[in-house]
Amino acid sequence: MNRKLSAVLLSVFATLLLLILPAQAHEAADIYIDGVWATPCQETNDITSVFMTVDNTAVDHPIALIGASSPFAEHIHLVEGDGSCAEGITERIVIPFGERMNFREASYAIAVEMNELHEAGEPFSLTLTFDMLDNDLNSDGMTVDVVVGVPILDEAPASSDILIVTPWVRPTAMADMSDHDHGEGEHAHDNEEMAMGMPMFPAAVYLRLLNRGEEPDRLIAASSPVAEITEIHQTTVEDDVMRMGEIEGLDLPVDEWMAFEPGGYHIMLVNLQRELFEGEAIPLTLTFESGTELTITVPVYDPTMGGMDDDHDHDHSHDHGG
Ligand SMILES: [Cu+2]
Repeated sequence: MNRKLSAVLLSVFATLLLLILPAQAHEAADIYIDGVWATPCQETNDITSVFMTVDNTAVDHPIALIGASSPFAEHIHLVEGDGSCAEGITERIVIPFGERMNFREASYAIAVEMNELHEAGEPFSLTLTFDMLDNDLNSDGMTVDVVVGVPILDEAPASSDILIVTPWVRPTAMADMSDHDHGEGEHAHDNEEMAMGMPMFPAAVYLRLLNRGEEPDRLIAASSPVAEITEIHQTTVEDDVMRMGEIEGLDLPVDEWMAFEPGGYHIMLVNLQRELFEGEAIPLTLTFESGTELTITVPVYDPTMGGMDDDHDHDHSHDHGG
């Protein structure tokens, strides 16, 4: 009797799981993008080529990059071939299941024509739209957006054993993108609000982190030019009261995802030096016990608001030795 009941329950559970699973298969967090950077083209300063590595080993089907957008971009094209900005425009770039595709010069790039709101050399955020494909490379009608921060660099960033994906930080102020009358360069550096005595709240950076190396490592410090002090924090609930406090570091076991997310670990930007506006991106340097120093570019946006794809996947291990 009990056995029969549990068998029924099990099949109900399995059916529910099947209903839930397709949604989980389309998580933004399952498309691993790292090594993002951009360099201005030789011909014009307005067009920059964005390069990166897209890892499609966690999604169980092919995907295709079909577009990109940024509040600081006028036109964006996917480019295939010799790497020059205006040539080889393509509709989509297919990334087969199980592959890591390197967008680099003479292979693939995203050509971004910046608008007048963007100051040359400033990092910006880019929303990449991926189409989910079946095995015949036909669209299944689902798309997933992944937001990345794009630094302007002279050369590709060095690859690292530590993979960091889906970093984000909430904007601290609203930017009026429709208002072009501000004049150039004021979008991210307008200190009016600060001058008016508005308090600057600390901001929290969230991200996911995987130690792909051979040895365990430990995150021991973080820093950013936008904050006077940067601390590694943990939020805990004690007697129904939520507290957060600084922790000395976070162990990174080999091959284990660590999640910095609301309600848990976060990197606290204390005493912000300026407001953070949606669409821009900020540098964040992470220091590890192994001596590795990694500077990532964190897009400023709020995935918990609006149409952005939120990361509901809380299946990753939070285990850490004290
Ligand atoms: Cu905190």
